[in-house]
Amino acid sequence: MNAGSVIALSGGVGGAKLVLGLSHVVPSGQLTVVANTGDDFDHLGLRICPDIDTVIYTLADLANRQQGWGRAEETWTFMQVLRDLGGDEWFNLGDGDLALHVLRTNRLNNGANLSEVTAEITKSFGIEVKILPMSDEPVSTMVETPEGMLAFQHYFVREHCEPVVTGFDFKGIEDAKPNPALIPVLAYKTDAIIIAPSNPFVSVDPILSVPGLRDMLRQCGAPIIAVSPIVGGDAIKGPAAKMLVEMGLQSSALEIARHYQGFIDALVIDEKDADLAPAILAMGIEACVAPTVMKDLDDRIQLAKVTLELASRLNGGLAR
Ligand code: FO1
Repeated sequence: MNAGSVIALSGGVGGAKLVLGLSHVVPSGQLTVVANTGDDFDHLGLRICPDIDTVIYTLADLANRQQGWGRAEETWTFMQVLRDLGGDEWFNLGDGDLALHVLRTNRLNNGANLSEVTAEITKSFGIEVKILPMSDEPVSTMVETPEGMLAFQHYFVREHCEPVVTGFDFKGIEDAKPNPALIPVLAYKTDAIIIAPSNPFVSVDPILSVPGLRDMLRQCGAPIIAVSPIVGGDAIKGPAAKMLVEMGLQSSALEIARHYQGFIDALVIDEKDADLAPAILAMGIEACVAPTVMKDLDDRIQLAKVTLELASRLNGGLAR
């Protein structure tokens, strides 16, 4: 039996961890990541694509694991000089990271699209995983707060996720088209679609809101499996739990099941949340209990295996 391809939908840190695990388990060339681009923005004349870059740095083993973004062993001369000159310093660009943004911006200004630039950068880093921006058209996640709408990076970095969140808008989404490179990937046998443990509102929803993309994924017939980013009522990293509470929802894996209900076949929840499994099953979603906190590479590989074994079971027991 030929193994088919695996598609992972991913945001930044949490998503990239599972993608790294999957890259160790899925045969070379058969893993495709659809990356959120709703966090992308223009800053100091540069196009910044945080989630794509976090996935790239993680797969290239260059990521700053403590920080969760940017490169390890980074230097900060650019930021120091920017500060000395009185420049806009709320968003930190390391010297090595800066080179990537300059290169990407230059290629985009010269007519390349984001998919082409991403493929070129990925190839330069020797990464075999296909990383597809969700769309080549720009989409900007806006965070609704009682004081008005905030661009995502202003909410996340400049305001440290402090404003209360009342909703979201994905500016430009009506004109966005799913990345065309997804069509041949989906036309080939797909074994699994994995929604990484990324923030459902600001990392996964932008992807699923690209007109047509949700249906394309559903119609390919592969099992769709999400991994809960909420463990024991809290988010491993980032503002997901805070957002849930502020929007009057429960901060629990059960709410994640509700959020994806009608789209996913199964939800992987942490051992801490095992008692939620019957309620998730009652929603028509298979619940799989496993360790989901990924501290090291082994954890990432183990969780990747759990998702693929679950997919294999849902596919009717076809071994990968
Ligand atoms: N996150 C921060 O909290 N502070 C920063 O100064 C910051 C800079 C930065 C630069 C490049 C990049 O690719 C990501 C960066 N991030 C920073 C992370 C980023 O804003 C978020 O992690 C994602 O958008 C959320 O997934």
